[in-house]
Amino acid sequence: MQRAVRAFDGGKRCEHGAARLAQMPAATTPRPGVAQNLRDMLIVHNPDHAGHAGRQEMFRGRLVPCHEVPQRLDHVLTELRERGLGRLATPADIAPADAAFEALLARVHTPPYLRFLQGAWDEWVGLDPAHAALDALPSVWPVRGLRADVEPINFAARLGLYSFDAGTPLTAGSWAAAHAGARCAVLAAQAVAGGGERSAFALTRPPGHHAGADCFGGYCFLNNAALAAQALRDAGHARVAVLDVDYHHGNGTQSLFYERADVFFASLHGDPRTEYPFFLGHADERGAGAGAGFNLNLPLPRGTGFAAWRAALGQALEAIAGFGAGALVVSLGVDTFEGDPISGFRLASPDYLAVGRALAELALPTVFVFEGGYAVAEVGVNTVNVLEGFGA
Ligand code: OKP
Ligand code: ZN
Repeated sequence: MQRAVRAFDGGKRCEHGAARLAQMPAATTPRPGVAQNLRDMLIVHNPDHAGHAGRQEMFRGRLVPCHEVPQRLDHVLTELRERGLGRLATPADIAPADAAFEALLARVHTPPYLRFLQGAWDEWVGLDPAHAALDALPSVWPVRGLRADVEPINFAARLGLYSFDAGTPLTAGSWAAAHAGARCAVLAAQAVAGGGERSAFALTRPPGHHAGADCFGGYCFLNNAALAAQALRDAGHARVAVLDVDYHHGNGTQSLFYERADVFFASLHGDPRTEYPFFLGHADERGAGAGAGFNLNLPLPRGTGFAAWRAALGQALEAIAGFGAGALVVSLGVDTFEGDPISGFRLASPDYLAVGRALAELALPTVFVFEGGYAVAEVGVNTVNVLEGFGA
């Protein structure tokens, strides 16, 4: 018996199915005058990211070019190289593929969802060889009153079952890119958890914070920040905080930890009444069950500038310190930038240095995970400003 409207559940709705939830070589020459810890920050970057290259996303009745493009990451790498910052490594430089990683992936995401994602492109092209030149985009969803507990056979139906918007194209290299990116996040977390690194940056795309246990959307497939947080927990950190500073609410990350007391989720974002992802991220979402009190949303109106944003950041940092976090994951989106084409805050490039300095005040082992930021030419400067401010 389906209820027409389900009770609010903190955003776990898209989890249909079982409810559940080194040492590196120096890649840059040390440069005098740069703080030691920043010059040496481990940057785990995704060599397979460019295989995920969506052509189009649905916007106002038209298919428009994707905002989430490979050049975003390339600009960050270029900026790091130009400033001589970071020890660059790929997952393969750090560790061979291992079963423990796959097991972690299957604890954060559901096995049916992972199976679907892994095989989706071949299924899509199997329907019609001409599909090889097209992205797969969902267009039908099991919303309120419809059944999500029976997995359809039809591909378009399964694409909808495992997604929540029509703006997230699945392409030939999406799975490989997302899978390698998830490894970047986990390896960055493990490097920090082991005590070898004070901080590390998982430089990857597609982003992750909108992805839930069994759904993709908002350009995200696998939740890199959640995987990093879980890896920190598994490595022995009893309390982990995830701070999401992307313009958009991290609905996926929130939903994954909503009923847990061991991972605190705090987010600053555009008010969901007007901003994507619309259906989660309100201030009254404080966590549920064992997780009651361990979720903090600080929605801010479109047009918010740095002073008000920084004040909200102070609130989030205070809550994280009060929680007693032993490690921090930062979902680092720089779509709060004044020039961002799809967002509405007004941070300027130098403000990101101050953001990094504020994060460093927590003095926690910190894993940065790259999320949004669509003013492509400025994404490198803004992102690396956060890292430089953090290390200064
Ligand atoms: C991903 B991340 C704009 C539509 C917005 C989705 C935005 C996803 C943002 N034409 N569609 O949080 O930066
Ligand atoms: Zn965003």
